[in-house]
Amino acid sequence: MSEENQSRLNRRQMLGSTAFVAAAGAASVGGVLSVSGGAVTEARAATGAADYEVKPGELDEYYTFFSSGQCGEVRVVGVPSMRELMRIPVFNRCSATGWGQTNESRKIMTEGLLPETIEFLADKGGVYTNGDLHHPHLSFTDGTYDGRYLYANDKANTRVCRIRLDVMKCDKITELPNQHTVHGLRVQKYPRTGYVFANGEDGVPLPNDGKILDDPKQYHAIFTALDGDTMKVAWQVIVDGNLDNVDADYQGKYAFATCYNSEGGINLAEMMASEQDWMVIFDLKRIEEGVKKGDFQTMGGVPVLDGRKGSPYTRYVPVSNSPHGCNTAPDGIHVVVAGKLSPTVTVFDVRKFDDLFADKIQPRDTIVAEPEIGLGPLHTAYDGRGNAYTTLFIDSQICKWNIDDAVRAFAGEKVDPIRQKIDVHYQPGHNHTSMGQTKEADGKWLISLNKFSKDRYLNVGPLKPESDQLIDISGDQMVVVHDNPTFAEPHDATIVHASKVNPVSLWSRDDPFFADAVEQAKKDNIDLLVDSEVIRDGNKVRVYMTSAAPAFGLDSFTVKQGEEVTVYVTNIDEVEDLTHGFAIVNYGINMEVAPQATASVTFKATKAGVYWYYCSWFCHAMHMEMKGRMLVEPQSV
Ligand code: CUK
Ligand code: CUA
Repeated sequence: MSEENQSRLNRRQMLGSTAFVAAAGAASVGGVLSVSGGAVTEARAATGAADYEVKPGELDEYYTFFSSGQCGEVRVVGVPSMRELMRIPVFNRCSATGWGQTNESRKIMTEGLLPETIEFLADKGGVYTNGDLHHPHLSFTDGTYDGRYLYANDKANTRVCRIRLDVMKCDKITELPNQHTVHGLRVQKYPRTGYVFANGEDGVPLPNDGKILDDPKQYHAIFTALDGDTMKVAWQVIVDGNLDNVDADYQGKYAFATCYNSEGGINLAEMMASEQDWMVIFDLKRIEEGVKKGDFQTMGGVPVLDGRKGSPYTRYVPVSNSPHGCNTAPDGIHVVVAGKLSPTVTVFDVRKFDDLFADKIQPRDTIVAEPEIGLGPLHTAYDGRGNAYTTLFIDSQICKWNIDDAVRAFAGEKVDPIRQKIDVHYQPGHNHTSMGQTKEADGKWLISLNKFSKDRYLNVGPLKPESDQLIDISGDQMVVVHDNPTFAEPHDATIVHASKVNPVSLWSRDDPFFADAVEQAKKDNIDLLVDSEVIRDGNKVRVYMTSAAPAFGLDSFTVKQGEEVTVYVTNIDEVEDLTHGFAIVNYGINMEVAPQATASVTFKATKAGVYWYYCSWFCHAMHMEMKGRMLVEPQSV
């Protein structure tokens, strides 16, 4: 047996005994528990009755926005039940909603693309159909969530998206010029968002046009700040090394990012070569002044400042080899950078950054603690009570440690900052606490996003799901209370109190999401809520129809082979949850039309014949009958 397997086995044996001790300990206090009661009993015993069960008909206390990695979407999950509530397609193509196919979604997917990408995609359907969404983060006002937007990155195709939380749809996607990959993404917390910070993980030549190829010394990684209101790039900064994860302070002055490739290496050995990499700190005020002064080059249409070593805009603080996560504590003071290759985390005090930029102190003087917590630290979450929770990828554990004790230990006092380690199953990446990335961290729940699930669920073949675990952190001891599998591959999540998000149930007819359709209808003299009509315009045909359960406004429509057809469907039902769909059989078309929305799709009627269209979202007892025919007249008879 390998050493790794042996230690894993030991940990599992240990878990058994830890759980037993927890349950037995509580039983002696409360005197009402049975050890055989399993996880529920243990949870309540150890924590004083945090109830994770959400009974039928009850609502969750939190929304959790999960990324989905290479699926390219965002998933909305209730906590503590861990029930999946919704999927929001973003960088992917969604068969259920028509995302990537409707005119409304394609506009969002294409309008923020760079000219060279539009050209590249011209013979590939016009849109990217994949994305790799890692980091979903909500907009802030004054250090906490304001319920307006959620932003996320696309590592695969260097884009940043925004989701409107009132309708839970993506409304903007911006491709970043100059940058190659977007990995870390976080937002300005104060006074508001403000900036959306996006880390360029990989370096490439600038411009990346093929003139420079195998000359890594001329590759550059780029840090981007977008304006969260317009989703336009505000400015970019060229850095030394690369950029992994990012966070911002609670004062609105600094953003900071980890770098695991200070070497500028192009393979594993080179990237791991140095004993130290760094965290780079960006001075937002100085950068804004630099932009104002014109201290930049314009590249790809945006201002690019030089933030390499020695620049006034950045400071580089050496940390142990290959750091990963970068998380600001809700105390507004501490920032924890996780060691990954080092068993330590590095704790910064943001109050020292002013002196660092004024050159009054050395970079390492901003570090106030460096506790050794276990193998493979990746990301850190907080409970708002002074404790930090760091995932240990290699140890398959979460380590709970106290920030103040770590600071005291670093100053030479004899204290052990570690409070508890708990096994998770297996190999955790990110972890997240309820409201833990805001000043309103409430210390109730922790979710561990585990990369491996192995024996945890029924085997589904070589491709296994990921494994999320819900951990009760309301008491002194962490207790795992729930597991569930998730499909590829949530990296990150944000747990938001339900009171912060207020989605609508019906679309507003003046919503910008389908404003183009409304405008076109006006030109065609169509009242979308009333009229069902076919408008001919050269070789273009616009088919307008209402949908009201259980009938479309048109039983059939006729077009000629080869014509470009746009079908506009307006759901005139003013009833919550009464969604219709519109699918055309053998034409590869389907879209969702939620109550009071208009959705449209454009295609070429290249096949002659009879094609039934039908409502694809079950809406009524007579839903099966909600259909009609598209008659395509052959071109030459
Ligand atoms: S990264 Cu995935 S485990 Cu993309 Cu936030 Cu750390
Ligand atoms: Cu309308 Cu089903």
